[in-house]
Amino acid sequence: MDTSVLPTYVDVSHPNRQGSFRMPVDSDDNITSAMKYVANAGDLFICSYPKCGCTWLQSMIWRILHDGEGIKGHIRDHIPFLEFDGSESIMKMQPNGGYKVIKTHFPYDWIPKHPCAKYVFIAREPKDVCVSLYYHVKGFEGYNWSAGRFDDMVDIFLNGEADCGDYFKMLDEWLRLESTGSIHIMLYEEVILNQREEIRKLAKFLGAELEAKLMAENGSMLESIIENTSFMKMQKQDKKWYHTDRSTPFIRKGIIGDWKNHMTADQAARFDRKTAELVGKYPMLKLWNVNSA
Ligand code: PPS
Repeated sequence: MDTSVLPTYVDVSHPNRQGSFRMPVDSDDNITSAMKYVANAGDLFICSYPKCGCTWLQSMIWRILHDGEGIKGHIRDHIPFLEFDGSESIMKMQPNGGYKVIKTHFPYDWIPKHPCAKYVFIAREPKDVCVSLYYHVKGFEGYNWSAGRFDDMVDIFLNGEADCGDYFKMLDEWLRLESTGSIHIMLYEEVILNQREEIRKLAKFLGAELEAKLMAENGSMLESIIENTSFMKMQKQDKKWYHTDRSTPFIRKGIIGDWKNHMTADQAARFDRKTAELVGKYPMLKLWNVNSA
C-alpha cells in the first residue's frame, strides 16, 4: 500500500514474543516497561482491539467492583493502559475491589499471563470498528491524519496495517480460547442488545459475591450501573475517558451498523468475506449477521 496515506505509526518488537505491535505514537519508555510487566494473581486484564467498546466495559467493571460507584477523576488514573502507562503505574497501584484492573490492546501472545489473573476480551463487528477507528485516527493529532480519507482507512484496516495490527487475527487468537476459567469473551453488540444479562455474566465471572451484591434488592445496583453507563451519560463526561483534545467526541455514536452510513457495497463485501470465515468457526459471532455471499 502507498505508505504516504498511512497515519503516523511506530512498530514495536517484543524481546520474547513473535511479531510486532503497531502503536499510534512513539512512547518508547512506557512500551519497553509494559513488555516487562509480570502478571500477578488478582490482575484483571481488559483486552481488546481499539474501538470495540473497552471504555464502556471498563466503566461497567469498575462499578461492579465498587458497589455501583463510578470512577472518580480520569479513567487512566485508576485503570492503567499497559502499553502507554507502563508497568510501574500498575505496580504502584493498590488492588481495587479485589483486583488490579489493567487495559491493553496488546495481541494475545504479548499479554502477561498468570494462572490466577483474569482476562476479559471484548469484540465488535469489524465494519463498525473500522468506522470508529477512522474518526479516532482523524481526530487525534498524534496520527497526523486529519485529512485522511475513509477509503484509505478501509484498505489500511483490511491490510492489517492499522493500530495494533490485524483485527481479524486478534479475533481468531481470542475466540479459539472461548469463555472458560479465567477468560471471559464478550461482544459489543450483545451488550447493546442485552446489557442487563451481560453485566450479570460479567459480575459472575468476577466473583460469586459480586454477582450476589449486584442482584441484591431486586437488582438495584444492576439497574444503577445500566443507567450510569448509558451512552448519553458517558458522552457527557467525554473528557474523563480521553486525555487529549480531539476534533470528534471520544464517545461518538455508540450504535450497531454505522458502517451503513460510510461503506460502499464493495467495501462491505470485502469485510464480510473475511468476517464470514470467523463466523463459520465461532458460532457466537452469528449475531454479527454478516452477508456471507
Ligand atoms: S479505545 O480508543 O480503543 O479505547 O475505544 P473503545 O472504548 O474501545 O471504543 C470506543 C467505541 O465505543 C463506544 N462507546 C459506547 N457505545 C455505547 N454505549 C456506551 N456507553 C459507550 N461508551 C463507548 C464509543 O462511542 C466508540 O464507538 P463509536 O462507534 O465510535 O461511537
